[in-house]
Amino acid sequence: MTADSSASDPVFPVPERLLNGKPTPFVSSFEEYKKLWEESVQDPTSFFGKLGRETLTWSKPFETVMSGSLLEGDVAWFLEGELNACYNCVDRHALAQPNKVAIIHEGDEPGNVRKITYSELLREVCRLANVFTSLDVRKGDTVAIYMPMVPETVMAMLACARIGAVHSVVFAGFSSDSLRDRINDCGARLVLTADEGRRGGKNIATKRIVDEALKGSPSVDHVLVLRRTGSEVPWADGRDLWWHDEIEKTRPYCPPTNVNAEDPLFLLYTSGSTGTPKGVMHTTAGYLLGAALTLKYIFDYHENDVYACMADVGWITGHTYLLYGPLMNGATTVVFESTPTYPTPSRFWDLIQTHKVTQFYTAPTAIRALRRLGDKWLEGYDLSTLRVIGSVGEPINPEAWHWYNEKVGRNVCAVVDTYWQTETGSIVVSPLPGAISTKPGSATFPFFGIKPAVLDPQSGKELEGNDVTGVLAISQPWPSMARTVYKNHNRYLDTYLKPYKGYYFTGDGATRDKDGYIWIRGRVDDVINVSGHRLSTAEIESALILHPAVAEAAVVGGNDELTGQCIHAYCTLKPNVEDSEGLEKELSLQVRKVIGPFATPKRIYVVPDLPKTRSGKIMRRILRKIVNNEQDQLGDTSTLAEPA
Ligand code: 6R9
Repeated sequence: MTADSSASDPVFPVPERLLNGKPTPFVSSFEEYKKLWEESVQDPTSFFGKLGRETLTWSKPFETVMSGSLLEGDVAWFLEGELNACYNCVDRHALAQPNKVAIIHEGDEPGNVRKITYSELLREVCRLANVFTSLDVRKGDTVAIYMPMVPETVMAMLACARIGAVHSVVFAGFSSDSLRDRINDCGARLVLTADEGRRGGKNIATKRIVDEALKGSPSVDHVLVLRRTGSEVPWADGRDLWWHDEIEKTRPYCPPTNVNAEDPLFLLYTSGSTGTPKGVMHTTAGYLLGAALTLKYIFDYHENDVYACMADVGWITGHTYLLYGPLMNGATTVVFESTPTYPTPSRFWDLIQTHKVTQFYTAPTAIRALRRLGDKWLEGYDLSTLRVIGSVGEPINPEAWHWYNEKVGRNVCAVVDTYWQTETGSIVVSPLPGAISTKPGSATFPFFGIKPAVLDPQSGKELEGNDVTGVLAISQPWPSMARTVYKNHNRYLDTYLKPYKGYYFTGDGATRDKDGYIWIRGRVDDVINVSGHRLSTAEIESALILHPAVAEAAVVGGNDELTGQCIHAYCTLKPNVEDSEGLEKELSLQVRKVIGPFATPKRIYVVPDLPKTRSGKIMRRILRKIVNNEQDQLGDTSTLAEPA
């Protein structure tokens, strides 16, 4: 848990530039926000019924706005309605403003820019949708996407939506083992990939990783391969098809398949406190409404803005704020293929200047890394187009917040620290740029429709009023909440709805301070957040014990200045195995292989024994204190089998 609120928290008022400049913010006072928010939680049916009709284009209107409850876990929105997500994101804008740029692709090499208009996007998506149909992908089928940050990845997601197929994007930093498990869990028959990825001047062997994964994935009939770098890649005749060959055969129009509001739009796997990742399922209408509204209000998106989210589409932030949110609003969205430091740490600032970006969204880990590299990398860049700058993925420490506000926002932009999760679908706690004064480190106030509750972790009692700390829950259903865990509804209930009856449980700790501001304190479960990537301790431990030398493993999160948290792993060895030079490196490679490079432990300790309770449970709490230099606060060690 990080960040501390106190009576002396500085409060940053809404910047003058937003209040007095053009365009005028959609919500421009706290009173106005408060009134809208109260309406939204007191009468969600009329509030979201109206917005649902205005924001989404329906092929068949809905009659019921919402049904079900958090108690029963059967929430559904806009029940009878039918629509198509791709039509909502592409067609209607292609018809109204065909030449507006939908996607700016900023390639790995600076200057390597591609712009795609809405009408071009529609044609490309239709072609691809026709390819999918020709490969016998039908409504309800799942398509796995393991691709680099290129416009074709966005097209692929939209093409799935166009024919009612369900996309399951796997972040291209995952290993072949992780990819295989995700493909097998969702039973995908089609996998999309590229010959290679390109990032930070290096080629990434994307197709080879897919080949490796598919050795253990019997469900897959075809792999559609995009040519990105042109390098030679291994080829399985019959199974592998070139993207460009297949596209050429198809016509550039494909009618959208209308689906029910509650039909699935996508699956996205995420880590929880237990071992295997969960396929979080989002449905169509509620998710799109959440994405569209949060993008509009939290980033104060206006026509002609250029919106840039730096997240990879493999994560939920890429889904909601690179693709669905911006395109629902008919915006121009940036797809960034490179890294913040390639070829120099000026890359973000160069991108903002070149494309005249108005809203910029990144993660605290990137902000901290760039801050550390020094202010000289910002010198001379014109960042004056920016109005709103956002942060997501983990708590932002006040130092990083101030740097972002001063150096990037030049003290005239709204800084939005946005709190949400894969499962919430869209942002749930965040400032509104024109309405809410901020406190560095606090995500401030709930978005429309979100009724947060701070609960006593033991009794589950709601802590009313201000100046309270506990676990964060949400007490009413909202449109974009995840509906289930793929093929495992019980796990959905057990993880989110059963811990505190009648509430959605976030897994995060939180404080509501004396002024009602919400401060997120970090996970209260066994989830480690490394640079905004969610990993479960159990997942890493399972990877380690796959190594023949390891008897037992315990993984805990340590504090890290750059990545927020980092992974510390303790391993005991099997009898007759000696600790050897190079073993730690081998174990580290083991984790990279099973999960992916971003899960590499910072430290691996080979130890003779692990602290355990007498009943044999590993006491991670103790290890956590040790890695964070808090040995003096080990707490109660009386249940330890061997306290020494
Ligand atoms: C969107 C995303 C969710 C977890 C969440 C929390 C942490 C995200 C945060 C934040 C503090 C913020 N988190 N945003 N903590 N302040 N602004 O990151 O989704 O990958 O599912 O992670 O990330 O711990 O529970 P996801």
